Amino acid sequence: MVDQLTPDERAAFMESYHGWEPVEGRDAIKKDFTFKDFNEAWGFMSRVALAAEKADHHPEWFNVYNKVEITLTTHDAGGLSQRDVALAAIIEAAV
Ligand code: HBI
Repeated sequence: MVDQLTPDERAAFMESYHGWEPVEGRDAIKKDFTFKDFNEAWGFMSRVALAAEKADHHPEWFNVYNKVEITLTTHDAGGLSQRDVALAAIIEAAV
């Protein structure tokens, strides 16, 4: 199992990472990304997918044309963990 984020770690994350919001009803965070077109959205998803696979930590996501909705949580922790913080950093760097 993986440790869940502490309340302090959650607060620090929400302060540093803009646009990420708690998901209602589960211990997860989400953010919506909008790109110029599908090509840009898919390029972003490809960059994230490669990095996520390398980190062995994967996003839950939904794409329609130029929009990508991403939810992060750690199934092995039953909620948010440092793995989600690390993946959020990867995602922000891939925009
Ligand atoms: N991705 N989001 C997420 N959460 C996990 O717990 C997780 C994952 N990718 C791979 C993974 N765990 C592996 O450690 C195995 O549990 C499959």
